[in-house]
Amino acid sequence: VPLEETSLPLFFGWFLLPGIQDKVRCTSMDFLKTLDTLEAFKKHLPDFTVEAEKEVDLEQYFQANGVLHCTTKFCDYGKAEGAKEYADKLAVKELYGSAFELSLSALFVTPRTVGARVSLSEDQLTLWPADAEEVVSVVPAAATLPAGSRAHITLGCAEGVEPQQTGFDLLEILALQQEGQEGELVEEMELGSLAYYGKGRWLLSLREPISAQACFSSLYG
Ligand code: ACK
Repeated sequence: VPLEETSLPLFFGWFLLPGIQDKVRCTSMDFLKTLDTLEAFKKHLPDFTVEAEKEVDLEQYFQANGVLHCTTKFCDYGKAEGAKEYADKLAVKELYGSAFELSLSALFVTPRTVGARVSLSEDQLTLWPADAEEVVSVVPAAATLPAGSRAHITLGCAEGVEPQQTGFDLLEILALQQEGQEGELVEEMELGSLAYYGKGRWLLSLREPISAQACFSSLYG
């Protein structure tokens, strides 16, 4: 393979620094540990898994993979649409290698993924690709959501689920909110308020957003 075809990374994104990765992983574990003991979760278990009779150990159910990050642009080594244009953006070149503070505003769980919602600042949105929310074939209402809606950190995926599913799951929940469905408020937890959006979708809005130091960089994988 000629070098010019491999000079673009697998993806660009913000990579969490080691200390904060541990903190986010611990917070996520605590949340999962609490969630699967809640009566409300047990009540909706058939929405979560087809094996309705069984209990679910959420910590086992999701597999974590790799360094925690928030993808900005998936480039697929240049094969993805708009990859070259993104890499050539002035903001991308100028901010490459810089430190950022990401704000993690919510945690969410679906039968497929567990993730954290990242609420991007104006500055951070300069690194956000314009087409990230244009995934109408997967989430029809996504294109009507504000730029940055898809920003997330994948914390774990169920067996056989691709990590890009986490962003789709988040968009689905945000689309429901936009339609005016606030979710069924289930519980005030220590971390924040937990709401249920049907079909096994849970959203914990954090009382105190987690501030996460991250480096804007890329992964060649
Ligand atoms: O969890 P993620 O955001 O979902 O981080 C990984 C990363 O790129 C490496 O696989 C994300 N990813 C994979 N495919 C795509 C895609 N087609 N569009 C956007 N993000 C993607 C995946």
